[in-house]
Amino acid sequence: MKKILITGALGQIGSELTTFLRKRYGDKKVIASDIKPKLEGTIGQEGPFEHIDCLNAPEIYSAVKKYKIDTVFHLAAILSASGEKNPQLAWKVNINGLYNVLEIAREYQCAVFTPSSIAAFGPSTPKDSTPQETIQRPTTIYGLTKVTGELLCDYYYFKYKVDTRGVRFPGIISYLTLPGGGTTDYAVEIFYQALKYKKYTCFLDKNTSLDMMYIPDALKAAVNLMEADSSKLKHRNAYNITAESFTPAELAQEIKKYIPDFEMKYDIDPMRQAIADSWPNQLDDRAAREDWGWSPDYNLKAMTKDMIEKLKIKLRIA
Ligand code: NAD
Ligand code: AKB
Repeated sequence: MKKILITGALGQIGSELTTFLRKRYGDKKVIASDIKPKLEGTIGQEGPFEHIDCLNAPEIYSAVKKYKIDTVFHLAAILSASGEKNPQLAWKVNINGLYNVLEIAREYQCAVFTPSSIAAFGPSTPKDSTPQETIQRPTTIYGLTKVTGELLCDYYYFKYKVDTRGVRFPGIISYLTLPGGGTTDYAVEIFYQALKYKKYTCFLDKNTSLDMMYIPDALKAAVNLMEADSSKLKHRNAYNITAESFTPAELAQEIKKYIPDFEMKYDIDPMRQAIADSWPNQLDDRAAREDWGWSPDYNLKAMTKDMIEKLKIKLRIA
C-alpha cells in the first residue's frame, strides 16, 4: 500500500482509520475523502483531503490519477437504520458507489477494502456461531446491499483479478466520531449519556445479543487483512470477525462498575428492534483467525474501561 484513498473518511470508522493509516504509512500517503465538507479542526488536517461523492465516478477517477492511488478503503455507505428510512438512497450509495470504486480499481489495478457487516445475515441464518459460509437472506435494504457488495467483490476478484478484501464488521464502538445511523448505535450513545447524565434510555430490548467490536480492533482488522499474504486468503467477499457479543443489560452492568448510580431504561424502537432481531448473536470467526491471524485485543471489560477513560477526557469530566 503506497498511496491510499479513503472514501467516507469523515464517518465513524473513517475518521479514525485516516489517522491510523497516516501514522503507519505517512501523512501524505493517505488521501481522505467524503461527500461532506471537512470541518476545520477535525480529521484530515495532517494530510490531503478531497471532496468525493462516490456516486460521481469522475471525482474518484480524478483523485486516483492525481495521487497515483494503489489502494482504496471504501467506507462511504448508508447504514441500517438510515437505510430503512430511505431505501432508494441506501441502494444507490452502497451499490453504485461500490461499483464505481471497483470499476476504477479494475482499470488502475488498485486493491480495494470494503467492509461488509453482520447485517449481511438474516432471520434464517444460524444465530449462534454463525458460519463463514451460510444462508444470507437479510431483510433490510442495508443487508441486501452488503450481500450484493460481497458478491460483487468476489466477481471482480475472479473475473478481473482485482485484489478485493473485506470483513463483516460487527457494531463498532468508538469515542472520536458518533455513529452514522445504525442499529448498534446504542452501544456508543450509552457511554455519552452515562457519563453526562448517569442515565440512558435504550431503544433495543435488554436481552438483544449482538456482536460488537472496539474501534482499535476494527482498525487492526482492516490493516492486517490488507497487509496479509494474498495467497493465504480463501475468501474475497468478506471474513466473519468478532471481538465480543453482549446485550444492552450486560453493557449497562459493566458501565455500573464505573458509574454505580447509572440507570438504564428501555423504550424499544420497533424498527431497530426488528433489525437487531434479524441479525446473529455471535459470528464464528475461525476463517479469519486461520487465514490472516485475526485476534481481537478488547473484550467487554477492557473496552468499557478504555471507553470511559477516553470519553472522560473528551467530555472534560473529572
Ligand atoms: P458512517 O455513516 O459513520 O460514515 C459513512 C460516511 O460516508 C459519512 O461520512 C458520509 O458522509 C459518507 N458518505 C455518504 N454518502 C456518500 C457518498 N455518496 N459519497 C461519499 N461519501 C459518502 O459509517 P461508518 O460506521 O464509518 O461505516 C463505514 C463502513 O463500515 C460502511 O460500509 C459500513 O456499512 C461498514 N460497517 C460499519 C459498522 C459500524 O458499526 N460502524 C458495522 C459494520 C459495517
Ligand atoms: C448498523 O447498525 O447498521 C451498523 C452495522 C452493524 O452494520 N453498525
